[in-house]
Amino acid sequence: TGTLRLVLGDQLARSMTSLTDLDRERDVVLMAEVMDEASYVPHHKQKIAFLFSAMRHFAQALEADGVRLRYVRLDDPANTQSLTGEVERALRDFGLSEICVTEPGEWRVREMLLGWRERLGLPVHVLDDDRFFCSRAEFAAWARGKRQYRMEFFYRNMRRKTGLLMDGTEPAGGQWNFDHDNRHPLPDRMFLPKRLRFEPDEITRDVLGLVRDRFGGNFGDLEPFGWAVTRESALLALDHFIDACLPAFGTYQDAMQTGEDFLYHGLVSPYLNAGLLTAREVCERAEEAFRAGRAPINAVEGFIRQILGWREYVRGIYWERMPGYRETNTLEATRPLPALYWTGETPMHCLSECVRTTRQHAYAHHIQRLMVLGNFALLAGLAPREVQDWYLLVYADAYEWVELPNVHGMVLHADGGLMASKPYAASGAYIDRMSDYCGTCRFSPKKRTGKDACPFNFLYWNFLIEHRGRFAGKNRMAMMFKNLDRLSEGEQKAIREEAKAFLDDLKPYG
Ligand code: FAD
Ligand code: DLZ
Ligand code: SF4
Repeated sequence: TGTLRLVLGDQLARSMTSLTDLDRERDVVLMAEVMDEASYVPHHKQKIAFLFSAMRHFAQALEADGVRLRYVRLDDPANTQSLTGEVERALRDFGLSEICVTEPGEWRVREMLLGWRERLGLPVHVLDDDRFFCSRAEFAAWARGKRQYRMEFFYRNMRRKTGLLMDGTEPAGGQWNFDHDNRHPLPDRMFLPKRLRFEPDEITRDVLGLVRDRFGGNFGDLEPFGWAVTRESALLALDHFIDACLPAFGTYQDAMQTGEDFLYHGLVSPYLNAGLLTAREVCERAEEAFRAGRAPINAVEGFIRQILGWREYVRGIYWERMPGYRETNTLEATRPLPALYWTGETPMHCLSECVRTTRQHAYAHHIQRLMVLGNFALLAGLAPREVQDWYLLVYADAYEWVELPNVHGMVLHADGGLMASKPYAASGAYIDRMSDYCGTCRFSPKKRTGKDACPFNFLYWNFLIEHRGRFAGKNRMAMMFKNLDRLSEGEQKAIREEAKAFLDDLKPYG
């Protein structure tokens, strides 16, 4: 008897710990497309298509390599449509006596796997996921005794530990952080590289048909579909990013531009999260470009910080704080998600643009997610659960381990400041500075009240008035409250009234 080796949809790497000591004679690898996973939230059509196609391509490569494999398609009549059901069926059909799986990225799935020990009465080996630089145990040791976490300190430890961008014990370029060189808006007539897209092959075309039939009512455009679905294509996309985009990545990292959905961003998160690329190789490629003089330090440090810093940090927080993490609601936000998050129909040009790119590509870049869609959710007091579900389903890169801390902690401040010391609340002036959105909007980012006032303005001041008690004592927010105090009582009253009227008018979908 052998081992059943389960490979989940976001574990598509030959080097997964679940596959390292595979016995080709005795073991069977199981991969399954199941309705339970494809519908626990109604994922964007491209997210499902990307994952199913990447799963099928990975399975094909395993088979070509002589691995015994059971691949269950969604429309297989024998499919029980749950991972538990498919594991039970495979154990029975192949007469296997134990299960081996790499730890999943979601609490929900981990609970399910751990339940199999009792349910099936056989050993279930759950192995560490070594695709991350920082193991869960290591993060727990770092977090122990801390009431608040700060990314910057975590990140410096990670730089020292990995040696990435280090000259001996010193950070390359003499500083840990080059943010003062970054964060510029895009100048007029900048050259923007055309991004690689990958024509669907026969496997992807089959999957697109399946998604059209079975998930046609889900959010988002299915086509044109241009994501890479194999490791080979993902590596081409990475090369193209490093050569054509990385040099300008830092400078324009926070810029936004109408109709330009990718700018100089990596477009690598779906590949990293599903296993097609490793975090280490992506960081190493970026560092090589710096060492060879092909990309400046502000760009390379800024990029590596996102992966070695933020990505590892949010994963650490997720596992440290689950299952209670998603239950808190510090700012007591309860408003239902308004329809505009689905339809994009709103006269607020910035929001409609960010929803458009989300619908069109299952992608929006970081500042759109944080400072437009997220900022609005924070200022409008949207209920954390509804905002979380939205983010978890609309992006091709979304898995709870990375989505939840970003939404719950960074955007909504619903964790009471555990993850970020102050909420990322901003008025229309920020969006105006970093984008060209306001130029074609019917509102004015310069007006605080009145019928042309940018809603981000009165919502921002209203947010400060409403949460004054909680935030006024924070050093990092002192300036914001000083500015609030400059507004007359009459103006503050008008802000309150206009915000209330605006918010009362927001209608949920359907
Ligand atoms: P780049 O801008 O090129 O950055 C490079 C890489 O750094 C990304 O691919 C990603 O792996 C990593 N990274 C950057 N910022 C973060 C971050 N804050 N947390 C974790 N990793 C980061 N990222 C996801 O992978 N899945 C999600 O579900 C997700 N949800 C988010 C929700 C909100 C509200 C916010 C503010 C951010 C979210 N992010 C998420 C982080 C980030 O926005 C995306 O990783 C990024 O936009 C992906 O595009 P890119 O590959 O072009 O990124
Ligand atoms: C997101 C997703 C989808 C859409 N479908 C599947 C699937 O059919 N089979 C599978 O094994 N995994 C799928 N996934 C990923 C899982 O839901 C889950 O998010 C991760 O495995 C947890 O890390
Ligand atoms: Fe967005 Fe306000 Fe600018 Fe309009 S004016 S694009 S609503 S920030």
